[in-house]
Amino acid sequence: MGRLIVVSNRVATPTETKGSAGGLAVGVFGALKDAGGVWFGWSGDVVSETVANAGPMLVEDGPVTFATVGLTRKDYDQYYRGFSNATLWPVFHYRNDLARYERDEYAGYRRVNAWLAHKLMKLIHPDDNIWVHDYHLIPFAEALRAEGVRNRIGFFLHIPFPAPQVLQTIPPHDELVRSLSCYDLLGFQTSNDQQAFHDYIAREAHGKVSMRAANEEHGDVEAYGRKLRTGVYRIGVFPDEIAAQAARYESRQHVLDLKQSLEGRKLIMSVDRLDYSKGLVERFHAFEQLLETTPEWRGKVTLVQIAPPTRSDVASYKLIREELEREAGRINGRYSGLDYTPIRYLSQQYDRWKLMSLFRESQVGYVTPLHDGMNLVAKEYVAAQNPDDPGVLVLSIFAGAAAELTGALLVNPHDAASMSEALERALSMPLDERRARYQTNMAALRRNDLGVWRDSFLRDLAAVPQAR
Ligand code: ADQ
Repeated sequence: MGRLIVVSNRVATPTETKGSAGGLAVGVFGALKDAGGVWFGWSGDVVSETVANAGPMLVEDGPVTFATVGLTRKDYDQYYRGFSNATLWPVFHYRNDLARYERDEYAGYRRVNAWLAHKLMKLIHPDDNIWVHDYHLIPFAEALRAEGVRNRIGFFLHIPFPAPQVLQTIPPHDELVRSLSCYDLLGFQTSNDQQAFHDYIAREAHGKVSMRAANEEHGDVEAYGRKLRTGVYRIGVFPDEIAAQAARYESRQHVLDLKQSLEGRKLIMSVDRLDYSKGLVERFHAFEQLLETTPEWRGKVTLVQIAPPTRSDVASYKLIREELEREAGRINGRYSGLDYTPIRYLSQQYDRWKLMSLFRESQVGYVTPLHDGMNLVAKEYVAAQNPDDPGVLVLSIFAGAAAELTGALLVNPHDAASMSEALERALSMPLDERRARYQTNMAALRRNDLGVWRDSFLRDLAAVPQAR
């Protein structure tokens, strides 16, 4: 069996794959350890042209090689900050209003993909399988093919795939989909995303799409003179590991401090990267509505929002941060008392296990993105609960996770009144119903954990005939 090569915009450090840094890093590293191979991508550093061209830097860890390159300032600006995060990210999250298109940034995006592919070339063996991750790397397979690579190459999109009419707002949309068709297997988070891709193929690219009868979530596509497969692979977590860690951290000082500071008030927890797709402002407004319409809850419930800034050199991220700070201040100004602050908005990064123990302490997990590929926070919230006294998940219908977590209270994040009713219902829910909902959700998490996601994608990739 061949080795595995994982390609992603950022590469976890060897330490991150062992600690608490993130489920995904641990999950992908597990597959790399089993098959042996290479994890290749950007180091996260902006460097001089000489240093960039000298890479990749190789770090060996048992059977796995971590191979990273730095990016020059121009490459970072055009490929990462520009086309990836100021064009693709907003449009794929249906925020065309926040997207901009600059022809030179798109050229930079393709140039960096080609350069990265060239850098990887000497590390590839003929029978390796290559697994590329996410929207930064759409043209990566095309670039490898241009270098003569005939290995199997799969791609997993972590974010939503937009409906054709939305995708068409990006001027080179046809080139992007043409590039995607150079992969052998395309994986999506939900069947909606897969459907949107198929719609584009059928209507805009005049290609052919057929679903396998035995499994409706696997498609065969013929387009742009190529054949490829598509599938739905719902990313998950390792729920029992999270449960164990959350319980272990329960009596640590940070949890005791939080409990003491709440003085018996109920706790609603929200954790996100600070991003306009996560629906933070809408969430604050619905919480405000709860305090407005149900005065009994004033002074009795606290919302803790943890949201460290990300991509803060992209203009739209500065704006969302300012808006959020303003709204938290306004709502707190309205409803605070001498010993009560309704919203605690914390913009620092927290250790993952610490977060899980805070989830366990709370009565409500409040996860309401406007659009989200999956949303692992929702899954982590469920997994971290105490089975004897679980909290309730209030979840947006626009998170990929909503299709699986049917025990959550599902809400439309654009409807503040119904979100505030869902909060009220969650805060008052009897223990029997909370337990039943928790069990439904936990069963879904165990059925489809991170290992299932990873193994089913890699199994399907290995089944693709090579060099088609
Ligand atoms: P993200 O947009 O980053 O990921 P999400 O899935 O919610 O969104 O979180 C990924 C990880 O980051 C989780 O393990 C979470 O605990 C951690 N995280 C989030 N906020 C944090 C915080 N404030 N402090 C510390 N850790 C935090 C993208 C897509 C998602 C998709 C994932 C995985 O946007 O839709 O679920 O990839 O495919």
